[in-house]
Amino acid sequence: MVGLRKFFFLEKEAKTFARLSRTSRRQPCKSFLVLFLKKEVLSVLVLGLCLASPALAAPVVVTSAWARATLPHQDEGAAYLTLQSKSGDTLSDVSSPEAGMVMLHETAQKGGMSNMVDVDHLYLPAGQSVALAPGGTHLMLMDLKHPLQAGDTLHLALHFEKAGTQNVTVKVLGVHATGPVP
Ligand SMILES: [Cu+2]
Repeated sequence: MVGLRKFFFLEKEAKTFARLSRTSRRQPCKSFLVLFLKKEVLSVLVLGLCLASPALAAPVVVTSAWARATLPHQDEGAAYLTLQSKSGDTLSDVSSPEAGMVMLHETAQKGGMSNMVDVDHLYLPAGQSVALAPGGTHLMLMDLKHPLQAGDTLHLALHFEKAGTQNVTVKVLGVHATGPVP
């Protein structure tokens, strides 16, 4: 009788052991599945972020970039360029290693006088060329580190809301230049 009870006990113990080992075997699979799903979710998130990233937006096409040479001791200058964005963008900021600050200005006529007005940002409608030119919208170079001489190059970093930062090399033309010769 004792022997039979011992047998049943052993059988019960064996079943518990088998159940336990089944659960512990299943556990890593479950963890792997969770890890796999997490990876999938992560990949989707990363892909989403990449698609939303400004670096993937169409670059803005910059043409006819030039700056006017400055007179000795003149620490302000002007640069002009033409911008075109295929999908539409906004020029929100400009900087240059050659200038303390670059501002976006618009020339406005008031009472027969020509005035310069600060512009916060420049909207570029999709597919349309926006030209910055003398007498209109221009990039005002403030606190120039040295006078600009014809033949020099000026470096501009254009910050667009969608396309991100684009570096442009601008040719310095003569003091009386009105634009690059096509
Ligand atoms: Cu100005």
